Amino acid sequence: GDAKARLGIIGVPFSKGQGKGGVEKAPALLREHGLVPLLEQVSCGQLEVHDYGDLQFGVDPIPTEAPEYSKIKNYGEFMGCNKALIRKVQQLLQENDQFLTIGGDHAIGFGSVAGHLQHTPNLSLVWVDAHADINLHNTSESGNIHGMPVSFLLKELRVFWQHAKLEQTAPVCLAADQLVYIGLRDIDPYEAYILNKLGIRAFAMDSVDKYGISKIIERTLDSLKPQNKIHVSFDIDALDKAVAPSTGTAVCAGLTLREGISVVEALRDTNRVQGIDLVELNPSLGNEQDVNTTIASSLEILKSICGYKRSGNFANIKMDLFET
Ligand code: NNH
Ligand code: MN
Ligand code: MN
Ligand code: MN
Repeated sequence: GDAKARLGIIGVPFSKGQGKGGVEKAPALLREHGLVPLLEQVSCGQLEVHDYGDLQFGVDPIPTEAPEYSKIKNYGEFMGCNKALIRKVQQLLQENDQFLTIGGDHAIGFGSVAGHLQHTPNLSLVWVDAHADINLHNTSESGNIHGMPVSFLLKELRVFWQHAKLEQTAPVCLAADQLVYIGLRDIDPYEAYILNKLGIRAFAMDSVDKYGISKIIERTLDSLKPQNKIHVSFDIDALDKAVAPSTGTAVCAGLTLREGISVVEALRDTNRVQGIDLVELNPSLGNEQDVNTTIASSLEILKSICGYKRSGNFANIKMDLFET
């Protein structure tokens, strides 16, 4: 059969992108729940999983020429972690065919996608989330940097982050026409303005309701350059509160687990998914059942993205039952 594909996993126990502790425990918890053997199992031996453990990271200084960045909570922690992640993702892609980043909060979406872009400039990004995470330092109402990572990635918004010196840390950026959102339902006014101004494809929950998830998936795939690799950044709060209660900013009326699975299955079936993030699972929130439900949903999403087929898979069976 085909050579096995290699998947590198990096845990990023970062929680400073928002105010709630506990989200840093998710990588260890998912490993405890058998993430690595599960992903090898569901892919029927097609996937060789390499766990690189947790990222080591430090704190960068706030640029002195940008006193306005001090309005952002934990900018230095954010940049320190993401610089380390940008380097680590490039290593993972040298040594593997695909990588999975496990958060932590969504602030690490910057380093994960930026690292991916430095290795593979022809990249499309699918951001599955209740939130757009595209705030600037001067538009954020919360000051939480997990609400800003997308703005650090886009070519069209680099002008607003001059003092972050992104041309040094992440010179390759993403064009707005290669970003698609799915699952939005809690967008800040300035975020809506930016999405509109840049003409970003954003399938909010009203579109999912109006057209159905299969149409949304079709339109998503149509809008991505067919030669591009794909990065899927999955914020677990994209899913409905009923199936993902243990997350920092749960929002009602989200994607069902089936809709979430449909999205990642379709992306997976393009064979172009090269980078994956799973973020914002916070085991310190909710009761034991909430936590177990959210872990189970996270694992279902990851299973599907890594090759689990609801329709069955006989790619790697050993016996030819109908021979002779
Ligand atoms: N838009 C809000 C902010 O910038 C909320 C962001 N919260 C998230 N994003 N969970 O995925 O603070
Ligand atoms: Mn490579
Ligand atoms: Mn997010
Ligand atoms: Mn979110």
